[in-house]
Amino acid sequence: MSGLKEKIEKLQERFDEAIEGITDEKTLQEVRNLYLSRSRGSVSSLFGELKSLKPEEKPDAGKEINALKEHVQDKLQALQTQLHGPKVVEEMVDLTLPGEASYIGSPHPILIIQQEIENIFLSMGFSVEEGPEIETDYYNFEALNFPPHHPARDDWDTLYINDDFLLRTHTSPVQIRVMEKRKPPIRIITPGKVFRKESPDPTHLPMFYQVEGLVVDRGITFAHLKGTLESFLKVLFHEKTKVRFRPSFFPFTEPSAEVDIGCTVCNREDSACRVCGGGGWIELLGSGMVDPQVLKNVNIDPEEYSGFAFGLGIDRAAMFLYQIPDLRYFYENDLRFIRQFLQK
Ligand code: FA5
Repeated sequence: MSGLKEKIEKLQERFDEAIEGITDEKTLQEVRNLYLSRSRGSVSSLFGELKSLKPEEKPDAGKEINALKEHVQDKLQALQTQLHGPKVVEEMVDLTLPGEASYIGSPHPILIIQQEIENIFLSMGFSVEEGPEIETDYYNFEALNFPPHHPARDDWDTLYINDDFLLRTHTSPVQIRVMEKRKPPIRIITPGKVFRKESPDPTHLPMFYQVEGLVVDRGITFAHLKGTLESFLKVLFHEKTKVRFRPSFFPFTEPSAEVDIGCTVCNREDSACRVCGGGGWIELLGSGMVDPQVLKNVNIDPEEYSGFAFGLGIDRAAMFLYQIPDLRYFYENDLRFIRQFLQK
């Protein structure tokens, strides 16, 4: 045991000398390996010598080796802290700094406007209905008075999944689905995605959102259509928004009108405006009185009931409300753009 004790003392002296004047990480690591490496370190190998001691000597000898090991570890740790002092300070967490706010996301501008539109119509007593994005030719075209090969189909051309199914080109098929299930009075809106064979430009997209409206009851006239849409547009935009009804054609309404508002991007003042083309008006929706044949298609008697319908582009409404000059910005997924729309 006395031999081992001497060895321990000598080793400690040698170690204390070895660490004097260490100024770099590399030498520090070398000394650490020399003394503490599990397989070959001088301190670690002392534990191996315990085997040769008598059993009663082992506990004291073990304590002394452990004391040496602790001494070596403490000194090396102190030296390490001394060498890396400034870095440790740099890495310290400053608890007095304000926290970094994380971005929790925001609704897409088109969704914000869709919800505003829904709220306006809900306040007028309409309910919100939905229909499938994959439709049959019957609901998308035939029930709405577009027989096969009717030239008006060209304006609503779409992507066909097979001979029976297609991506709906408008939200109008939901009119038919609702009228098949329900008898008048009917007062609904149906928001949703629609698809067209279309080349994108500032005011046209191949995929966009529409909201359809349908009112069917006894004694419904064009005056109801006009009053409802004017009131709605003045709430959505502004009391002073200019609204224009322009005669048009849709196979499923008669008479029909397209509805324009005064251009909100140039305020009807820029003859080179990219959105209104300098004309000062922008088209927002199509509308009309439900064609009697469409009512017959769903077994509603046109002698007893009449109705009006409209279909509005939600992307276009968002574009005009936020004065965005190009619809394509909405789909570029640039967060710098999207994050601006937390509030209307
Ligand atoms: C229709 O889709 C008819 N279903 C609307 C309708 C419903 C008429 C009920 C009568 C009764 P239109 O293709 O014009 O009509 O589209 C309606 C609105 O959708 C347009 O006024 C416009 O605001 C928007 N829109 C149409 N095409 C595009 C497009 N490619 N990109 C973005 N918005 C569009």
